[in-house]
Amino acid sequence: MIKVITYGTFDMLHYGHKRLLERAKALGDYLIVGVTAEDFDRLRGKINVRQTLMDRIENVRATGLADEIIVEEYEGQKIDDILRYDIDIFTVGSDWVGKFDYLNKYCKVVYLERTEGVSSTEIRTEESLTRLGIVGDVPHLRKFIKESTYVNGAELSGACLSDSKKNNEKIENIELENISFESLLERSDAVFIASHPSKHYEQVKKALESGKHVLCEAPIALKRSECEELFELSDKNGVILLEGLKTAFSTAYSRLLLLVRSGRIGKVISVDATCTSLGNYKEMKKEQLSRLWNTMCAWGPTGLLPVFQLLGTNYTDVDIVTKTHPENDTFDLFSKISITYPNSVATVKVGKGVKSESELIISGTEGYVYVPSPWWKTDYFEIRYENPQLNHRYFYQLDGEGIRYEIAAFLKAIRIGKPITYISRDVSLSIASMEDLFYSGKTHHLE
Ligand code: C2G
Repeated sequence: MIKVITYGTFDMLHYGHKRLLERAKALGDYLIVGVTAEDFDRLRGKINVRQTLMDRIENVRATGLADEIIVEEYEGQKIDDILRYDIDIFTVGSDWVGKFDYLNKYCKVVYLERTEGVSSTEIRTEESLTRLGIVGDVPHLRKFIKESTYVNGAELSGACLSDSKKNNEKIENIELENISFESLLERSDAVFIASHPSKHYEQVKKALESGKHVLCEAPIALKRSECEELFELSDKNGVILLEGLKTAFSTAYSRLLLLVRSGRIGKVISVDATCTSLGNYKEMKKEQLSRLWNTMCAWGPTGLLPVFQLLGTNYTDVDIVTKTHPENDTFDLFSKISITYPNSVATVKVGKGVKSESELIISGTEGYVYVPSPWWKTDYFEIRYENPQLNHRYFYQLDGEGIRYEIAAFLKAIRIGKPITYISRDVSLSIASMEDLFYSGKTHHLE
């Protein structure tokens, strides 16, 4: 009996896939199809896959061509499978010519002619592109624009740049027409807002009122009541409002939350997060500083994210201590936020004018999580116990600091018409509450 194996994602299974499976089957007597797991696809840069693993397996099964279906979960698995299943022929489409020659050591390798004119990517993009407008200051937009090129399903419709007077601006090699906010809304289905936080509320409101979906760089608003109003407005108009906090979308961070929530360190007693990035603001005057993001806006939301996501938002007490710039009392160089819950505590230390070790530590009754600096864009963390032999290290590939997953999640929310769960509303509202408290002046000041 000749055993054949082939692999693929088989997203939105089409004629090209079917023809490949038919010819693969015809190469022998028994066909095994390896369908890629979601994590494996992410790892190899395929972030636009639409269907779940189970749906993709079901579609392969429905062709009636596979005698056996397996899941491809890790790099190098093909060698394992060929030996384990005693495979005679490995086959794959001609888009992979040469790439799998190393398997010749284990079995015969056959590249089958790829079917022209059909692909999952084309099917996905035909569905209708989301026209995405970009709003804000160029330095804040660079990474977002670059990362948007990795995500299918959106086309940039233009920009409204607060720091440029030019009609056209080339950012990250992408030419964008720089137009007014109103014109941009007219030609977009959705907008990404990364303007100065003092403008967020007005701009988000305008966009939602025009029936546009919004991804807004955190914080969404500087007052809790404003943030509440914006979410209500998004519900009323049936559009998505999502807080842009890249960390929430990164794989390592989201897996860390799952591990902690499933009790791996016992009960969580303390969350301590530090985020700093030292800049030179010494010579700056009040006016200049008011155009920059202060520490509480630039870092506050990121530092608060794991606190609210792990300990919840029913805190009993908050205290903020800040060190402000001598020229501008709303530009904090450093802030320390202490939050008390009935059964736990948290501290968030953030600074643009103070440097510290930017780590995240989650302390539990049985162990703790240690995420090294800079924890908000980590691909690595450890779970540590009293007995170091039980310690565990975790690695997850991080592409584009999480921004590309954030964009993919935003587009998915638009497509399915439902907010997604990465950052829940109560977390966004509580972040706004902290900004509210900071700006209310009810904080302690260091001299
Ligand atoms: N294919 C084809 N014609 C098309 C599209 C795809 O013959 N028009 C083939 C591919 O060459 C591949 C199979 O169908 O052999 C599955 O394609 P994908 O789902 O795109 O999977 P791919 O990323 O090619 O995965 O480990 C994964 C495998 O190496 C291949």
